Amino acid sequence: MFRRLIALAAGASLALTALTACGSDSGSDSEGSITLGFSQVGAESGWRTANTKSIQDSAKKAGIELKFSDAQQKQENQIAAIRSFIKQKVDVIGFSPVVVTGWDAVLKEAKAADIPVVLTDRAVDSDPSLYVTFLGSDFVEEGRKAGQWLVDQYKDGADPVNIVQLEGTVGSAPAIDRKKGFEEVIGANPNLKVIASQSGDFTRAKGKEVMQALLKAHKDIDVLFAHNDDMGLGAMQAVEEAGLKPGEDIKIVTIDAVKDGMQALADGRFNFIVECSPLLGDQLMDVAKKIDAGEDVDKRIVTVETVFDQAAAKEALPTRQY
Ligand code: GYE
Repeated sequence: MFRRLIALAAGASLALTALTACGSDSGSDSEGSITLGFSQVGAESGWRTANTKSIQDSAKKAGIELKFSDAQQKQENQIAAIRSFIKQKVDVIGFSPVVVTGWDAVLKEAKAADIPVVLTDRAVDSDPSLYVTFLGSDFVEEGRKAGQWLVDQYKDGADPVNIVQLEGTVGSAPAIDRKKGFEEVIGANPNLKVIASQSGDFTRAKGKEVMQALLKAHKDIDVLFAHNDDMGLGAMQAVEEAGLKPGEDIKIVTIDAVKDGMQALADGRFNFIVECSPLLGDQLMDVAKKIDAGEDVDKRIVTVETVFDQAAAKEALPTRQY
């Protein structure tokens, strides 16, 4: 039934597209196809891999021509990619900004060329008139959810709880906002103390390396809060190699809920994950189509997300897409 409904909806939207194409007298989109230039951050995490796949699959499904560029976590590569999209006169530019600052010049160039820009996943600090919309998660809220789990977990204890935090890429929206939300909420319980906080750049290798150093410097770590699953997974190895039990001797709280993270949670080696959905592809294509058709889009589109404890991870794992 559900399938038939989807097929019907797809048919209806196809018919609509055809109508729009016939009715259009503007020369620019005579074949009815949209070209989307997309500058991706890189391939630093399981989340990012799933996000890239979602964007590529959704573009295909929507009949949108995708020009995809991987910036290898370097802002200068993203700026170069956006300039090249402007030169190629794409219809819409999408990008997931590696850091928050430093985008004004290139966004003004896109505006001057009359090419609309969509931010996906991460925010910038530029004037909002320089982009059409920002599509992605509320990272402050994600940090708050992680903090709330700890507040609930330790509400009856009197002993200090020593927390180490592995932050994401320095200057990136998720690292800034997750830290902010987390520290805001754990402030409610003076026993919860962040004793060290360092960047692991959202990668597994860096997460492991930083955790190894933290384990040497601090013998009394109770909790690790990692800004993503991958850093948590790297750190988990460091904990095991130090002869400790992750999930028991050191509790691990992360954000993302990609498959490897969910497996660690189901196995009892993680304790809690706040979901951050990478499946932004369909929404991005919808937005690109609306913009191209001259329709209004909301300035902010927030992703709907949940949280998982160990039991919930066991239940969700078999049908997890990424
Ligand atoms: O949490 C992390 C990735 O920007 C939400 O980037 C994204 C973050 C995600 O590397 O795994």
